[in-house]
Amino acid sequence: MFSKTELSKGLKTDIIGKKFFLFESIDSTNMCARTLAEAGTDEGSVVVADYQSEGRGRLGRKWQAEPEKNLLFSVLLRPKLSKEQSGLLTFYAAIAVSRAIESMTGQRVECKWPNDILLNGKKICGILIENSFEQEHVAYSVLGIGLNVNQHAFTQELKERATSIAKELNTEVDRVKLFRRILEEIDGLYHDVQKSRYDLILNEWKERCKMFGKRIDVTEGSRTISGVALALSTTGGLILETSNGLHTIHAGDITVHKT
Ligand code: BT5
Repeated sequence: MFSKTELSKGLKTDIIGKKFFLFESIDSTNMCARTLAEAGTDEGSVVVADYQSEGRGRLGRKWQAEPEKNLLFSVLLRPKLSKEQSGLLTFYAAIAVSRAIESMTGQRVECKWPNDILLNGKKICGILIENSFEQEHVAYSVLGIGLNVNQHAFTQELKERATSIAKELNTEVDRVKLFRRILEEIDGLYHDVQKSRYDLILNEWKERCKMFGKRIDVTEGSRTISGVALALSTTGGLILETSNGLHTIHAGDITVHKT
């Protein structure tokens, strides 16, 4: 179990982690952060748990993680963003987590559209951004991050697609140190978000993404669109060249064709 003292000791941040809400077990850190946001809690607050009984992914999917081995947390922000720009927060969170992992392990990670981070081709991190809007603006955002750190065994359903940092590196990782590093990166990059420097974030994300120029399938619900991944739009949409012309897609799951 984390302690507030070990998390905040020497934490070099301006906004993020000024308040920590720690739980040994919780339903979902995102759900808790949303409740805190509705109650007017300060931005930069972080909810962290050693275990989630109802960890969530997109579209009602589940996030499964063994207790005390991983990082499961949510950061509450109140960014100056329009509704249209809110999709950029996923890229921001992905870059912060990627930088922290890379600087601590020396291993390059891969970013997969829209919200995954992979190590050696398998998923180590999922990001779930939940926003609340006031008219056309973001009132608050919850950045939910699930990162597989020291978990070695995965369920049958996940083991082909999921891995952890420790599993790939064959060594245990200091969760507290990694967590602090991630929070510092989220904090540092938040200045860019507030100054609308999204091009910097999108460019850095693109450098870690392998789908551009390749033929991919994008599935959303029962609909699948195939085409060549061309670029990202200024709001983080995926621009796909299909047989019917260009399409910009804002949600879905992608599969990259091998050839
Ligand atoms: C995500 O959704 O990847 C977002 C996951 C966000 C989880 C964090 S944990 C802290 C915070 N509080 C929450 O309640 N949630 C956030 P999506 O792209 O929909 O992917 C979900 C899919 O990933 C599942 O359907 C599984 O196939 C797979 N999955 C589940 N657990 C995994 C794990 N530990 N590692 C890799 N893949 C996993």
